[in-house]
Amino acid sequence: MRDGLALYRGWFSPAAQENLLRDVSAVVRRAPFYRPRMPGSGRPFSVLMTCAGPLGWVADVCGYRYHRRHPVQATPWPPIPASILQLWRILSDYPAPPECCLINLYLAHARMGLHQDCDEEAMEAPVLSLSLGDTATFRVRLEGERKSRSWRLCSGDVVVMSGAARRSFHGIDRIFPGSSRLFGAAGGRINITLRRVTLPAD
Ligand code: MD6
Ligand code: FE
Repeated sequence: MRDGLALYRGWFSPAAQENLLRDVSAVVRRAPFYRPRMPGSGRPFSVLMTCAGPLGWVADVCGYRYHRRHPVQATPWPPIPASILQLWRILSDYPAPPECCLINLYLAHARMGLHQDCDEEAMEAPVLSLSLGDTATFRVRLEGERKSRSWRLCSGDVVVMSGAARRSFHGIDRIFPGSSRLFGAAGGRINITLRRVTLPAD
């Protein structure tokens, strides 16, 4: 849309969303969702998380960091599914693959406070995110601006933050339980973010 912030509505068709959900379910069977905690206070997040890829993003009382193993079961993260790597190849315009595929699960009352994604060395690489399941209100404010904007993110939508927008503040105000049938009657929303963490060798 501007300054490197882009929204691709309906990037994934309903059939492609079903395929992605199957791939994500396979990751979750090997690396189950866990509940992260805020550094310092130890307050539990309202979202559940897991990861794929060589480096998972984890949060606990000690802080935020990238880590090679699942924090509960201590096993390496499963590989990033090919269907998700393909999205990075098409949209990232970056010469190296993503290292972290963070998978967030939002059930009815989950939300995510405004934050910047800034725990990566490779801040020149974009962050890609894709949404599955229930619709959510996504709030975003460019660094240095006073006003935030909000968008509805629906199942199959993709957001790219690159360039100046890579450091935008963003979060999820709320989800609309039952707005999608992708997960059946249970409802819920999954958001997947792809990031390059380390600087590529050359
Ligand atoms: C979410 N998304 O949509 C949370 N981060 O549930 C993010 O935190 C995010 O959508 C970086 C880039 C795009 C995003
Ligand atoms: Fe983020």
